[in-house]
Amino acid sequence: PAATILGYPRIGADRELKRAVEAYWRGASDASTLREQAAALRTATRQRLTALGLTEASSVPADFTLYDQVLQVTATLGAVPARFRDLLGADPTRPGAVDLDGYFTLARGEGERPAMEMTKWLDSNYHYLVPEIDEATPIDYVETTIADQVREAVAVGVTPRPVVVGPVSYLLLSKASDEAGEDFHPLDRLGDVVDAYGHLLADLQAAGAQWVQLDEPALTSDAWDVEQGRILAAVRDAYTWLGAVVERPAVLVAGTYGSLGESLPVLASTPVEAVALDLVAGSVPPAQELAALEGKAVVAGIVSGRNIWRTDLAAALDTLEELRAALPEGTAVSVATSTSLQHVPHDVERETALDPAVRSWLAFADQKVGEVLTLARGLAQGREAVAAELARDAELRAERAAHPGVNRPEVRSAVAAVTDADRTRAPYAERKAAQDERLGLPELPTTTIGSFPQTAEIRKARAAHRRGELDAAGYDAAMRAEIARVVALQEELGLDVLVHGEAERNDMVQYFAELLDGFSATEHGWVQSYGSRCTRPSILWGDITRPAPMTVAWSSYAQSLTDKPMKGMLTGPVTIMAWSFVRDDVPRAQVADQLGLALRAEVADLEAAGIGVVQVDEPAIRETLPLRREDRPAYLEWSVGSFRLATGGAAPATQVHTHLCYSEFDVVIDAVDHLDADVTSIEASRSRMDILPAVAAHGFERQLGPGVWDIHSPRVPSADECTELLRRAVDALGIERVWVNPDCGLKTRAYPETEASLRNLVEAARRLRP
Ligand code: THG
Ligand code: ZN
Repeated sequence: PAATILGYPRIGADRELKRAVEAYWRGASDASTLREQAAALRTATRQRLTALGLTEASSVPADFTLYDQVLQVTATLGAVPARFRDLLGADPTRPGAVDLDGYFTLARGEGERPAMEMTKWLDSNYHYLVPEIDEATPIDYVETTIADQVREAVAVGVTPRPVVVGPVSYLLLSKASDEAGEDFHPLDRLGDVVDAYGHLLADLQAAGAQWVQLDEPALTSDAWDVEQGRILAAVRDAYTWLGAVVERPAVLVAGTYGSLGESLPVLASTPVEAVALDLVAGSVPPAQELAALEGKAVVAGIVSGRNIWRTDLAAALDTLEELRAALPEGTAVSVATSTSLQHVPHDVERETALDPAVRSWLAFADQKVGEVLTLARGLAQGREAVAAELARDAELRAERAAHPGVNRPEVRSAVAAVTDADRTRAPYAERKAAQDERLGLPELPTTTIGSFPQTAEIRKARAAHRRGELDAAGYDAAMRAEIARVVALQEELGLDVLVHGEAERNDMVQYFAELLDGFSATEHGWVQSYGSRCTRPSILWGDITRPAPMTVAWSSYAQSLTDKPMKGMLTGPVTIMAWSFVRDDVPRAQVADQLGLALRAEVADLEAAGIGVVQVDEPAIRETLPLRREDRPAYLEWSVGSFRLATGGAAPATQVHTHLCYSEFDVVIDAVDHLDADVTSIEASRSRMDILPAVAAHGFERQLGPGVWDIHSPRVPSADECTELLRRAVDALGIERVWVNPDCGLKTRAYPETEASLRNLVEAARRLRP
């Protein structure tokens, strides 16, 4: 088709999928109800996309799954981890496959069986379920959900294009299971996976698909633990073999999230019929590589699937024309999104509370479908055919550039005036002495990461306040009562550095976005984060200012209740950016420094209010690390720099903490060292402190709080268990550098396990103190 999208949000404009799935999990509906609701959602999506103009055969993607697109492949192949093998064959008509409950058990775990691990999908805020593969993992084409979706659409007259994670990416995104041999790599199973995909392709053809889209996002990263040569060989083998399957739809290989690089010429040498290029995160490939695409169709991903800004239509047509001119004469070029639209909300028209100016600059999924169609028309018929759209876009673009909130000279000059000295605190030894004297903490000081359980009462008060049923004074009183309770509990438990518990925060990013100028919030802008869970990213559209202190009243109230040090709690610039939709009209480094300056002012106000410990969380610093190694130094330069700008004004006697989660600390250890925080807390309990020797070897010289309680599970760790983990930390790092804390915030935990676990954690510290 001339125009298409690589995928569409699955969650539903009103989060219908979330509601349907969670009702089923609660036992409030049954399997046939869930299946009907999912089918209704797919029907609504197909009708919507057709109504928006995707009317050609194969232009509507069929990419639905009840939980995750990688898990969908795992289920299709029956490639479940050993601990779940008994789930295979639950439905006797489908031997080797999991049934509906089995599918959810893989995702959510059950009793003593932990769920499959979840990790970030490329450099996005979406999480997929990591396949665990070894020599004995069953791999076959065992279930037909993907082809059934095709049959369902064909039955109502729509020929969809099924979308499946491709075989090479599937294995690169996998990990070797615990049962795998020493030298095993998931790619060792490529032959079996490709064989199963061969059967899948045949079934898709039988179901009526004319095209299949195989997503190969892993090919746009070069940071895998296998040699590039081996990956290229896998691409060649997989697609040569799949190309030779006789009964199959035409194959589109989608290189999303960046440039295909060396994979492009390899794909060009295989029999696949089309290649999709990401021209937003990547660029137009060199002419000689494009020449090799002779005879194949090219899908030009020019409308971003990642952000919510209107596409610059004139610039996009320039790029499309450049691409077409460089391709062999007669090559079919389709216009598309750069990735699936799963990263953006459904429809900006529903955001009636948004400032109309800001709203006019935006395109959510449905608007992006319109852009793709406009660009396809412009490319085929010339710019005159879309003159009105181009004029309107130029007008809106000019309005945006001229909007006073978009360019605030005082903010730009404050950033321009930043010096290296602003990002540099006193030497650590001097800070350490001043902080020891001020805080007087024992060895192995105990603390928590920041949030305490968000109880039903807290949520109720927040919701009532939002609806206008609880006035500001009533809301304030409710939050203060909660803070007082949390402070008293921590004193009773004997913790050394206390927190106020963050009852007033809905989300660690949204809270700050609502209080800073330059951001807007949406009402319906939900985006799937994992499974049924969503976030509602704020829109960062303007220059950032802080009209008033954001956290000082809560933190100083909490400090007034205790003689122990109270930690001020902030979210860092990189994480605020990673979990928002960030403006595309200035460099990221500029945005990061604007946030850095706003947070720096907050740190100063906390200090002035008598707060002696400030934590600035950066859990997302790993997540937005560029997929190509060559891009990483520049990213780390501005991201680390913005954190140092936020914290660099703190007095030597103010102790700066930071917190990172989602493990893989080793990948960013050097950058974290450069954050120059006095204390860093990290996730370490699940890996039983395995990370620490690497930390010690790196020469990370400041204080570290490796989590001794895995808060992702409701299990209470015993005092012995905490002591054992703590002993390992002390052995690796030396007692003077170790802090004692859980792995992460306690927001999602309940009070009974929180109290019991913290009691054991404090007990462990006491046992090991000299
Ligand atoms: N905040 C934001 N982004 C994030 C996280 C966060 N991205 C990474 C990680 N944390 C994602 N984790 C979660 C965990 C829970 C939920 C979403 C993402 C969640 N969402 C509620 C739901 O879908 O029911 C909605 C929450 C709400 O009502 O505001 O539970 O911490 N920005
Ligand atoms: Zn965390």
